Amino acid sequence: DDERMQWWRDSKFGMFIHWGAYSIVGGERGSKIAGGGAEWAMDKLDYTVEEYEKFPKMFNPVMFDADAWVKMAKDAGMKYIVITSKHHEGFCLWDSKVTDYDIMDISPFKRDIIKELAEACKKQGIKFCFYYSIVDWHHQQAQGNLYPNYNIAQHDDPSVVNPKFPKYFKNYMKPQVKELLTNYGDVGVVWFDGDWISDYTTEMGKELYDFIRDIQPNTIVNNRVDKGRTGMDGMNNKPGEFAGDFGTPEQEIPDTGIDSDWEACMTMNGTWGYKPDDTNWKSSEDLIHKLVDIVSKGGNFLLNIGPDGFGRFPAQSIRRLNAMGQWTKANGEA
Ligand code: JFZ
Repeated sequence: DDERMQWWRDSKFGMFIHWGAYSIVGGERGSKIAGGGAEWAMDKLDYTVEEYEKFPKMFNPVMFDADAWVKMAKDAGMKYIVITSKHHEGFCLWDSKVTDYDIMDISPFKRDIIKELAEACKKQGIKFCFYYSIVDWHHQQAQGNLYPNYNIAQHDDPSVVNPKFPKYFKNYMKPQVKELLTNYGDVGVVWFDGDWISDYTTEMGKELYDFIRDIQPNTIVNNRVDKGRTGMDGMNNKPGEFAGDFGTPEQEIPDTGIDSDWEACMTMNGTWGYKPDDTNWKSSEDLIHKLVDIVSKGGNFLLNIGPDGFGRFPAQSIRRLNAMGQWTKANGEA
């Protein structure tokens, strides 16, 4: 296992990319501006499933350039990239055969984004990884009989029972994860999220974990593959307890080192998905300080970019990546 984790432990610094149909929306609807993360636009701005479908239908990021994205990550000193293959909204950035709600079928773009990114990563020698949301606001079986109230089942309320969820797990989630692990070469990490949903169970998590390791034995899986693994509580430092391969504290850094593998994920401002209204950018100095702090405590730093609907990184993010690249070059590997 140590051998399997080694590249990841050595990496220290990676790029998170939150990109989807929400990157068109930018967290705005008429006079309303969503609070917090704009990747939740569908829910926060009260779109129905049908209304929201217009965004995947117009998703056409003509400025997307996988090689340029990967180069920006590399130049910043990052060693891996984790992209949202599918966030809570349900729209898939790869050519999925189990749905039409994907980049090849519903969008005019018709380029497999995951494929282009995976190939660019391979070419430039950086690890390709993907995020996958267990929560799915678009899939009928993920909401079951609560449809179209797609977000009710998303709260971990034991009184909300969704008898169809196991079908979604078996006939949709697993086949999709298999596609991503079969058609895109080596996958460094599968990064799950949305484990809090009522009908997801630890048993499902264990099944998924084994399923992944069967397909790609070297792939690493984050702790949110288990049920209810969020924040610092979710660190996998209790012996014998199932919690994937590493913990994922979010927007926080532990006070001291921890006796397990962990990765702090953070935004540069206050949103994961693209949101022009959020100008609350952390300074480059602050981000460099955070990188040093995290690495000195034995963790990895997964720093987020929220590209816009055209496929551009925000200029503010590019400037910060450049500054971090100058620093990592001057101070050796992170
Ligand atoms: C989740 C997502 O809902 C969010 O959109 C983003 O993708 C983020 C990386 O993950 O949000 C969370 C998950 C866990 C916690 C907080 C927000 N937590 O542990 O407190």
